Amino acid sequence: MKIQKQQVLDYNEKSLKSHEESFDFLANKLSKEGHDISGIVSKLSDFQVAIPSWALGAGGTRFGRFSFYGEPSNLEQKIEDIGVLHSLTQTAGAVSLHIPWDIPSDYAAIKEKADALNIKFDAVNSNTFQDQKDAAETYKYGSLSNISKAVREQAIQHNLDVINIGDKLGSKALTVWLADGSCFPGQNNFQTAFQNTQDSLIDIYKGLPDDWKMLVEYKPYEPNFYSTVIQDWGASLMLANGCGDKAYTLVDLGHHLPNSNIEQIVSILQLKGKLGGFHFNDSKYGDDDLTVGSIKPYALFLIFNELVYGMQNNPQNPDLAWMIDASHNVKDPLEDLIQSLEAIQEAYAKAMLIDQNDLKAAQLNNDVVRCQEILQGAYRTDVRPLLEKARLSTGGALSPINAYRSLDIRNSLISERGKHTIATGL
Ligand code: LRH
Ligand code: MN
Ligand code: MN
Repeated sequence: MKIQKQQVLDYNEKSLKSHEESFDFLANKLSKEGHDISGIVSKLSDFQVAIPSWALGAGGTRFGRFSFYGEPSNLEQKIEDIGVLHSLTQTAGAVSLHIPWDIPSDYAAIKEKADALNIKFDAVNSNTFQDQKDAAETYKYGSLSNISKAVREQAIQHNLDVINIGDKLGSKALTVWLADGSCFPGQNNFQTAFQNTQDSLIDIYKGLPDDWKMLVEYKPYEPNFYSTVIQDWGASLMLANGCGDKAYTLVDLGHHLPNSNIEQIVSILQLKGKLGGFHFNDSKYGDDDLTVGSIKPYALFLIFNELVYGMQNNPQNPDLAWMIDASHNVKDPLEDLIQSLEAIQEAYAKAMLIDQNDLKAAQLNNDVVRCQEILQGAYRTDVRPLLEKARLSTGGALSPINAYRSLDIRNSLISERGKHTIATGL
């Protein structure tokens, strides 16, 4: 399955005029207010978000999994699906592999396929939260934190193997997310578990190539429900600092207790030059992994405000590894990812409309009302014509979701792959 450029051009044709009208109207208005429209549009075009290899099948909860049919059943097909997303959105130019769910069988062939679709290999994710077939040790009571040295060594070796796999594909980062923790008080010694994790991460860090990053993800609960070893950004930052300059904290939007001020976390990590990666999703209750922007779009915008500020003012912080980390049961996964990509671009565009000089002046005057007006003025702007322009200028679809439907992609996938296919992953 590959979308041809001409198909997208033909699809765009009928909406071109109405796009131009709305773009000109908005661009005129915003230019008069002093915004650099072509600068914003080119930043939108440059912004690329990795698609995780496990998000392309119909996701599930632990209670069930309902196929959307025509799902990719191997890594090649997953890359093809990302190619579809990228052709339409021009925002999905990277894949983030989960090992061992998606170990390439033929590296050269996978790389060639990804290159042809303009897709890069972003951070590789290790998996020490599930036991693997034929593994000598079990992760039932933890991996990098385990009280058993043999288990820790197996988990360290797995991470080193993942680095090796990523290296062959051109990845430059390893993401470590641990399920380690405890379900009941007294089950674990917190200090021993933390120290074991630090020591294990240092061993992995020693095997990290010079131009790689290690991204340490945190999560307050689930699957362990009393404690997790890397419970929050503070724990992650301590561990990253304990490893060295190439280790960073990774923020996943769903990995916070309700009402956490994520924008503040993001801001301070950038100040310290320690925000390395970011997982997008949305949630109402916990780590719901819902479509980005579907529940709390204003919170997403406030987070983007801090990210944009950091990108502009914190050269000490590296470029971030962006990834969508969402999957669930009820939507076509490709449509869902298109909606997430659109929500990310929308929040990014709105955040770029915040006049930082105005905001600073209002802050210096303690003009709280004006501060709010500035933020909400940007948030209320319908920026979709800017997104359309960014896509148009790089060969994408004016409306990716409508294009996906009008090109009848899901049915083409079903006729190509068959109906009852199963994707590897969660
Ligand atoms: C943990 C998590 C992590 C990934 C994925 C499979 O909840 O979000 O980022 O490894 O699940
Ligand atoms: Mn995540
Ligand atoms: Mn998660």
